[in-house]
Amino acid sequence: MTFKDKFHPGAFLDLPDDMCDPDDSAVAILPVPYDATSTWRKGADKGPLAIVEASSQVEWYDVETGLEVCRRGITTLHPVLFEGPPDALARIVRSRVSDLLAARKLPVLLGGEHSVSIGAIQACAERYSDLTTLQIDAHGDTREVYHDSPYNHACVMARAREVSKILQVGIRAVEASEMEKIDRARCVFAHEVARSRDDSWIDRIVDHLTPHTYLTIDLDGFDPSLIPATGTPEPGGLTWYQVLTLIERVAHRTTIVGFDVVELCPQAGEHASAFVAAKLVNRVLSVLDASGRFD
Ligand SMILES: [Mn+2]
Repeated sequence: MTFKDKFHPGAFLDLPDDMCDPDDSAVAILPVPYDATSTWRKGADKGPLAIVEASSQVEWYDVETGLEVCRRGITTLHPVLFEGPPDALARIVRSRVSDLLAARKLPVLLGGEHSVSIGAIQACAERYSDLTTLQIDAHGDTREVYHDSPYNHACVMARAREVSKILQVGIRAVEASEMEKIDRARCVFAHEVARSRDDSWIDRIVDHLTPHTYLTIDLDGFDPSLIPATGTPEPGGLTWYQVLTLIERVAHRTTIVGFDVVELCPQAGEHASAFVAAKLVNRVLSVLDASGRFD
């Protein structure tokens, strides 16, 4: 089988034909195996396939919601196969995501490095003028330009800020110049989550939401004890339940119009990270289903 064939319509969750019809599915998984601007450890281009392969072992049934969200239809699309510069990638992704939004499907991008989110955020902002981009990440990603490109993975939230409001959670690695520009009211640092005795940090986020939200999940936002396979495994990250509780609260407050899971960098012999990422996608979809998103 070729790289492309592995992303057949039923690839995510290993679904039978009647649950992954490209026309009838409520959810469209868009793999974007792109890794051109990462600076240290390469391999995020292997992320989408690892997530899709691991998803065959994820139970359809979601214990917390009691739902099988795949019954809404989840189709896995042909991947975006592109190795050129990130500004051109953003245009391609923007076009693909615009088409999905027009077809009333929920776009779910699997990265790839974080620059794959830029086109998706732009497409959602074009359709929803009141968009907030909610970022879960160890890094601020608010540099205006990095390595000569404004579309570098380190610039994702600077580009998001141009077309939407932004909210940041889990941040614990920024440079001093970035720190000066971070909007403290719209950013919850990882140490604030860790030292919080309650969910008041979630209140801070939810209070700022607008009616439509795009969710971008850089897997390094989680603690590396849960997901070690990222390019930059920063210690002190979020737990599974912290992230899912946040997403539940967000899903009940606003309409999540799309989301992505990026920066999985598979390591030989380590399978937990890809499985956690695949389970995360199914959990977020289940939470959205429980919130009435697909009714
Ligand atoms: Mn990151």
